[in-house]
Amino acid sequence: MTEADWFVALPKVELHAHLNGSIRDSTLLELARDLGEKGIIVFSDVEPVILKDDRSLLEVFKLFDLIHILTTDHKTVTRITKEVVEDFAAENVVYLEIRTTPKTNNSKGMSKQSYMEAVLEGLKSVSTVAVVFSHGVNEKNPFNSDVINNPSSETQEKKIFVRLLLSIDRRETTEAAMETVKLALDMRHLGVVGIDLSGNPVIGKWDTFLPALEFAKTQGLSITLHCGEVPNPEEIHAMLDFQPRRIGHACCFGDGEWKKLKSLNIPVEICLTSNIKTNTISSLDIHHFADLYKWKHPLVICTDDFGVFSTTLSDEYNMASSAFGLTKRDMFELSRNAIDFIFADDGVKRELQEIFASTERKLG
Ligand code: 6MZ
Repeated sequence: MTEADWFVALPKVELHAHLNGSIRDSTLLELARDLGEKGIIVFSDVEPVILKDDRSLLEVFKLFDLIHILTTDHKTVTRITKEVVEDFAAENVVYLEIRTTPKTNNSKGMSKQSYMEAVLEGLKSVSTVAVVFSHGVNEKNPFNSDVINNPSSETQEKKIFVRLLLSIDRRETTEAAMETVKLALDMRHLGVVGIDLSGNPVIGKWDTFLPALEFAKTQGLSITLHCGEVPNPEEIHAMLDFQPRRIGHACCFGDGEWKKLKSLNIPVEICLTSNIKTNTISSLDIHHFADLYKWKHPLVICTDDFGVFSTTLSDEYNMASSAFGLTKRDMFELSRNAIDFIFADDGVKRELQEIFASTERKLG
């Protein structure tokens, strides 16, 4: 088995993946070509933007505005959800939390709720793997009551657990953020387990989102925050004081922020390629992964936006192993430890532990 194959075979847990950042380039180009033919966009202007490799953090958000023009209708949301889950399953991701920002698009008759219904349709249409979703969804089939889709007969042995996080975009108002939280509460029985705060980190103020996040927390939703993608000590301290269950990135922390994070023991979602490509961190040898790992701080390796950054979770593990001198045994344990930080319940954690135990024997 080659090095790369070993990292694909390693069972993995993905906890930081944005739906619209995880679209295949080929799908984006196809959607852009379609809109070009309809005269809605000029394909030759858009093609180089989609194919560009390195982008600053601010350019990434311009790309998301373009992606949202291409994807925000129900049929496309369903299609990309299906493809994203199938792509993660193909590289042995056994538990996936997908996060996405519910969107309103009046011209398409889309509400935040109908957007999320389109996401659920996507999960149901996955055909290459059994999507283990939420207990009681499929009451007609009590023997397989938590599989939401109908995988083809050759693939039904393979399974992926999927849970959903609803993202609040930093451009949103307090009311819009609250609407997202209420939608998440209504959809709890459909596998929604938490809330994420994301979007352009130089836009929006923490106080705008705090009421909705506090409400979510009191209602028992789990919260993860994009924290410290740009230097903003005041906001970072306020976010840590809120005590989310996880944070993403933690790139621009100073000594005081590290001290607080470590004393609170809040797990960090680490996205290496994303941080390097957006130049949020200038090179892997100074990446905070090394220090957090050394201190045994809880952390989990994630992709962020595998389409936008042309990576895979297997590549991220492989890269971390070579950049930080970690053995395969270390990487197996790192992957297994991620189970502790998932937002799904203990029953799922136990099933994941079993999957890791049985693969451990095979992988050696
Ligand atoms: C902050 C990010 C992000 O929600 O439309 N998003 N927010 N930092 C990042 N690091 C590069 N990557 C993605 O997926 C796309 C949205 O996710 C957030 C942005 O709000 C982006 O518009 P959804 O599925």
